Amino acid sequence: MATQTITDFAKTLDDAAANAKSVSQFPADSFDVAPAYDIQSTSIKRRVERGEARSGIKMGFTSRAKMQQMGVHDLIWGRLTEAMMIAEGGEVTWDGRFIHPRVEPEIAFLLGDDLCGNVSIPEAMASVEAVAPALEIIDSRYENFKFSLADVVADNASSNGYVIGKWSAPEESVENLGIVMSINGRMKQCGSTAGILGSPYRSLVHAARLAELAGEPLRAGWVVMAGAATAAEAMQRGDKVHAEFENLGSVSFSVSQ
Ligand code: OOG
Ligand code: MG
Repeated sequence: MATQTITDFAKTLDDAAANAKSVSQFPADSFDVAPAYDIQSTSIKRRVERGEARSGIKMGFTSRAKMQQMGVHDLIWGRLTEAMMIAEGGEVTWDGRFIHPRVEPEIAFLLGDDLCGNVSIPEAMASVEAVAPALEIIDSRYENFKFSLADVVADNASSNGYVIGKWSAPEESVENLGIVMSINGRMKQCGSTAGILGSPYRSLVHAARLAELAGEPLRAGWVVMAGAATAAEAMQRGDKVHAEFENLGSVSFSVSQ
């Protein structure tokens, strides 16, 4: 059998995402983490060619809760497009979009300035135009949500969608805020934004460094999702998801039957 190339893996994962159909995990030695980022980048290029515009990046495994849940212990990142954005309070259609979606509470940053390379926390803070409570929907393209570090990187860090609540001025602290995430009125996860690397701003510092290394530095107007503060929760058809963030307000959406 001919060896699969970066383009082949990217096509497999992009098709799986576009058709909401899972694929088997690739054989263990298929590719390492560096080529996995090339696969990710190639698969996102396919989305951009279909007309999706880049809107930012997402960080992954920035909390112990997530690392423990998924058995992966390295920080990862993925690329966001505008098509992944779900309106606050809106309803998402299940069919054609989801395989086995999960939802997790995050902090979102809106950048007012470009942010490139090795920056300090104060520099990262100064680039932020607004902060918001957010939810991320992840939906691994791999069967049973099982993957290695390289697999999940190639699969754009499992990203499917993101919902952003009301933006607040960056003076509003995001450093140690309580979070309660409920589904259909039942509390499912609670935690603190401090669970995100001690401060979500640390996640932004990593985002600036990693995006620059990839040759796609963070741009003014982009959103950076800092990574989940708690474990992710599986969603079912018809679910209503709501997360309450101390001081920042709430964010919610629902899923069709
Ligand atoms: C990978 C994505 C991780 C986060 O916030 O930690 C992530 C996964 O859990 O499938 O988005
Ligand atoms: Mg996430």
